[in-house]
Amino acid sequence: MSTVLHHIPGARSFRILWLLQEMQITPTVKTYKIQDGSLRHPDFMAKSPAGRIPALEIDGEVIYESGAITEYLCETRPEFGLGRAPGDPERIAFLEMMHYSETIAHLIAGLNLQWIFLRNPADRSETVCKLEARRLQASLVPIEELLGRQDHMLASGFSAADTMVGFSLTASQRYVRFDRFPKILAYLDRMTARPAHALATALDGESNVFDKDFYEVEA
Ligand SMILES: N[C@@H](CCC(=O)N[C@@H](CS)C(=O)NCC(=O)O)C(=O)O
Repeated sequence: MSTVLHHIPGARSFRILWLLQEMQITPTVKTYKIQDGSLRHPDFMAKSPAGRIPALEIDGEVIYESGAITEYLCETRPEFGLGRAPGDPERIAFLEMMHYSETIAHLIAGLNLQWIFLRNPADRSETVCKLEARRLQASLVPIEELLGRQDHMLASGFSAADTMVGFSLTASQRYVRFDRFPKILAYLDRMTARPAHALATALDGESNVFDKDFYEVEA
């Protein structure tokens, strides 16, 4: 049974690419582009009803939502020890971090809309860009504090909470200057040093969305 990841380079589907590599599963990667309408094709909408990336075909199922895919993979492949089941002392911390990754990611999505996806750049609101970048920066403060106490999202070590949050932190670097977050920078160095992260990066592909490394309203 083949495993197929529906993917956009540099998008949330990287979470799944990375987690699959941690589990030594190499999927067939089907790449999409937001701007060309391919996410709205009925064949893709049948797999992901809001036309969102990622969707994963695995074990004869099709699953959408990166958090749901992550939990499914952890539950069905417990031998890798990357999830925390009900009753585990780290269960609550695991769930909090899994979902906090989307608190960060939805702020990034708002900034992506402003900077990348508006058809007419003149419609971009400098006020909203500044406000959302400040809110994104504020959402990183608890992660910086957490990494002052421990090396990973969970005190016990690497888990799928890292593949979820790690992606959000990497993507935040497009809109927030990280010089004020040295612990997050050191954490990202540790994450990118993982062999599975390097393998996932090799499969990820060039971004077909971003034309700059950093986006900021001037003055
Ligand atoms: N909560 C969903 C969010 C999925 C999502 O919004 N993905 C973005 C890419 S990172 C997407 O497909 N955007 C396409 C669009 O907005 O049309 C998840 O974690 O899977």
